[in-house]
Amino acid sequence: MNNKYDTILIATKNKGKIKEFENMFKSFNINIKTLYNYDLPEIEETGNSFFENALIKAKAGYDISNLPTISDDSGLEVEALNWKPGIHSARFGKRSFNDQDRMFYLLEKLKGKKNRNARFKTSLVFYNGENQINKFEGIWKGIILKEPIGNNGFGYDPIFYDENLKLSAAQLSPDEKKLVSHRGKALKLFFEKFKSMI
Ligand code: ITT
Repeated sequence: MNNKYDTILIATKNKGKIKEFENMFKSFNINIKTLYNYDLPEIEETGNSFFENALIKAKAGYDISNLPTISDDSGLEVEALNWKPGIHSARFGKRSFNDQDRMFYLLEKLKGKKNRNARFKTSLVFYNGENQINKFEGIWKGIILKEPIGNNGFGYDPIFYDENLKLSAAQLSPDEKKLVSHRGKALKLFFEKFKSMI
């Protein structure tokens, strides 16, 4: 496919997200760069919403690369925790925590709670300079399991259960996850728009 976007920056350092983006872009003839290609200090996510943080990351990525940039700010909202951790999902608990520690910290917080309702949310921003900001959003509803199941995906996937599929997010293949996930839905909307731009 000939198009004017031969290279796009995905403004992230999250390896789980990068895999999902690469999977979505594989049928397009577009080179993908990530923040691993640039020497950029950690971007401070000072926004009050997924969209604000996504825009901060997209602008920072565009400024350093001068490339059309996609960013994703996402997180898990849990009803019994007043819909937290939300925009703080990547920093839930202690700063030293890894993905697995955060998952067990969340399970600990939900111990004994009957209401396990949760949802993943993504705000995806495509930024190509001041006057070109496009926003795409996705939600994935599910419940939080009592213990992790499955080895795929990243982050909170092993404890997030899709009641329709009767599987945890970590039991889904990348192709299955993209059909139902918050990021998959936002990316589908992005590609619908993108096809008309290339
Ligand atoms: P970047 O800012 O570099 O993109 P990050 O991990 O800090 O990476 P976010 O600020 O958007 O990204 O935080 C999202 C967190 O929400 C992520 O670290 C996971 O813990 C969780 N999360 C988001 N999408 C997820 C998914 O599809 N599966 C499991 N956990 C997810």
